[in-house]
Amino acid sequence: MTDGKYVLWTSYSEYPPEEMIQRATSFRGDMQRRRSVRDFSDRAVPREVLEDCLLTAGSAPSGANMQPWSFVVVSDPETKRRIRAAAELEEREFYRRRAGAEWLEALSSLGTNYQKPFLETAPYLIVVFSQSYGAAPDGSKVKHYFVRESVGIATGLLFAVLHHAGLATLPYTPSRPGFLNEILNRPDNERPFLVAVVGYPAEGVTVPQLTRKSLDEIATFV
Ligand code: IYR
Repeated sequence: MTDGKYVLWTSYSEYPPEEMIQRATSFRGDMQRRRSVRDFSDRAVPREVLEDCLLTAGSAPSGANMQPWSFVVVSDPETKRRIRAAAELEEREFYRRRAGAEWLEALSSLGTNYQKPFLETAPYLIVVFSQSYGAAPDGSKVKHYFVRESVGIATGLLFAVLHHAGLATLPYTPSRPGFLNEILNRPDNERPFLVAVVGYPAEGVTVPQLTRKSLDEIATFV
C-alpha cells in the first residue's frame, strides 16, 4: 500500500534533550492516570472525537503497510443490546465452566462476573476487527503480514488517544467473540480483536487498587 516513491519527511520535529525529557515525563504522567473502568455514564460523546481518535489508531505502523484493521463503531441501542445479550451468554459459560480455577483466581481481585451492563450503558463500543487477508480491487485475496502485531499497535494507540481526549475506556475481550461477526455482519476475513468500551465514567466510579511493575521489572538495558 505504497506507491513505491520516497518523499521528504517534512513533518518530523526534533526537540532539544531537555524538552524531550519534559515531553516524555509529561506524557508518562498523563498515561499513568489511565485506568480501565467498568461503570460508564450514558452521557453522549461527540462523534467527532471518535472520528479523530480512529484516525490516530489508523496511523499505526503495520506489516507491509496493509493496515489490516476495521473499526466498527456501535452506538445503536438495539445493536448494543444484542451484543450484551450474546456476550453474557458466552461469559456465563466462561465463568461456570471454561475459565477453570486458576484463571478465576487471577481475576478474583477485579471482581468481574458474567454481567456486562457497560455494553449497553456506554455510548460507544468500538469493535476492533483484524483482517487475516485483504481484497484487491478485482476481488482477489491480498496477503496481510504480522496482523496481530499491527492491530495490537493500532489498538494501543486508540486507547492512548481516547484517554488523552478525556474519555474512559475498557478493553473488553469476550471469551468466544464469534458472535460479533454475526451481529455486525462482518466478512470471513475479519476476526474480532477486542471491544473498546468508550464513554464518560459513571459518577463516583471506583477502580481496583493496583500497582504497576517498576522500570527494573519491565525493562533491561544491555
Ligand atoms: N472476558 C471475561 C473474563 C476476563 C478475562 C480477563 I484475562 C480479564 O482481564 C478480565 C475479564 C470478562 O470480561 O469478564
